[in-house]
Amino acid sequence: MVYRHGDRSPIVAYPTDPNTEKDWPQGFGQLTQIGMKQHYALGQYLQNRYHGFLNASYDRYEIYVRSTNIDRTLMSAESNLAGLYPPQGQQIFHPGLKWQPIPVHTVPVGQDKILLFPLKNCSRYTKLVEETENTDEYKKTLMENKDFLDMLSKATGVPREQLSLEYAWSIYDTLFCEQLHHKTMPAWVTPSVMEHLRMLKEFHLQAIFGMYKQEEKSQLQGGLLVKQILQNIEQSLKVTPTLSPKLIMYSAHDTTIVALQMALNIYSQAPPYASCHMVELYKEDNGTFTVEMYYKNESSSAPYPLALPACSQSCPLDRFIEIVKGVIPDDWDKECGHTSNHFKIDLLLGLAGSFCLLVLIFLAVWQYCCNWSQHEGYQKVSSGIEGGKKMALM
Ligand code: PT3
Repeated sequence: MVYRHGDRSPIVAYPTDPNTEKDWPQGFGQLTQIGMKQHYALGQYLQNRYHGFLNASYDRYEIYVRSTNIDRTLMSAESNLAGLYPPQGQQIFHPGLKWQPIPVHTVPVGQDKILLFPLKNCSRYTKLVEETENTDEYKKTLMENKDFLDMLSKATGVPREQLSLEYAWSIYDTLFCEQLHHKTMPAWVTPSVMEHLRMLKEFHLQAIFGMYKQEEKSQLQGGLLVKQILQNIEQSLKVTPTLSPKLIMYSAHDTTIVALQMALNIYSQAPPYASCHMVELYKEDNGTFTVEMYYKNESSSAPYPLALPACSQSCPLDRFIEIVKGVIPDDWDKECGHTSNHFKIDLLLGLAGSFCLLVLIFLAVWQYCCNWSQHEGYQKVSSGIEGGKKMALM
C-alpha cells in the first residue's frame, strides 16, 4: 500500500503572509497532532481489514515499511504502526505504554527513485514538461487565468514573473493549512479564491503527470513505483510465503499517489491527507492469481474499489502486468537521456587504460632516445677521444 502522510503545517510562507513559521508548534512541514491521529486511525482500520491475514501481534517477517526520508512521512508511518500493532502480551515492554518500536526503512532523498515524485533529475522529463507548457491547452489556461494570477501576485507579494502554476499551488497549500488550523486569514482569501486555486492545482498536477504524452511521463515517474510493486508481487510468488512480507507499506506524499494513479491511468483528484492506495494480490481457488486495488480517501468511509481501464476490478495478474507494461521503464537513466552509470564506468576505465598506455609509450620513447643519445655520445667520444676517456665511458 502507498499512503500520503497526515495533516501537516505549511511548507513555506508567502511574502505577505501574516503567519510565520513560529505560529506552528514544530515549525514548517511537520506532521501535526491531527495528522498523527489520522494515521493512527488508518493503522487501526488496517488491523481490522487484515484481521486473519496479518498476525494480531507484530511479526517482523510479515511487514516491511518504507518511508521517504522526511519527518512528516516517517512520523506518519510510526503513527500508523502504533494503530496497527499495539503490543500484545510479551510484547509490552513498559507497563501502560501501548506502543512498541517497529522499523521504518528509508533512503536519502537524492537516492529515492520510487516514492519522491516528480523526479526532477531527468532531462527527457524536463523536456516533456516544457513541451506540455507549449501546448495550446496549457497556454489557453494560462491566458484565461491571467487576471487571477495578477491579483494573486499583488496580494501575496510574489513577483508576477515568478508566479508559475507550481508557485500558485504552494500558495494554495499554505492557505489550505492555515485555514484548517484557524490561523489569521487575509480578507482576499475568499471561498471562491480557494476554489480557483484548487482548480489550478489540479490543472498543474495534470500538466506534470498527464495531459500530454502521459504514458512517456509515467515511464519516467510513477512507472518506477509500478515496477517496484510488480517486483514485490513477483518476489512474493517466488519465495516461500514465510520468507516474503505479507504487507509492504510505503509512506509518502500526495504526488506519490498522483504519479502512481496517473501511471495506472486511474487518477481522479488530488489525494487528501492519509489517503491510501492498496494493491492486493489474491490466490484464487483454481490456483491463478488476481490483483485488486482499493483507494481509501475518506477516514469515515470504506475504501472504494479501483479498476484498471481495460480490466475487471479483480484483474488476472498476467492481464494486469500486460496492461501496465507500457509505463514500466527498462532503464530509467537511459530513457531520461542520461549516460548510464555502466557507460560512465566503462568510459572512465577506457580513459584510465589509454592514459596508462600513453605513459608506457612515452617511457619507451624516452628510454629509446636516451639509449640512442648515449650510443651517439659514445661513438662521438670513442671516435674523437683517446683510449683513457673511452674506458671511462664504458
Ligand atoms: O503534502 O503530500 C504533500 C506534499 O507532497 C508534501 O509532503 C511535499 O513534500 N511537498 C513537496 C513540495 C514542497
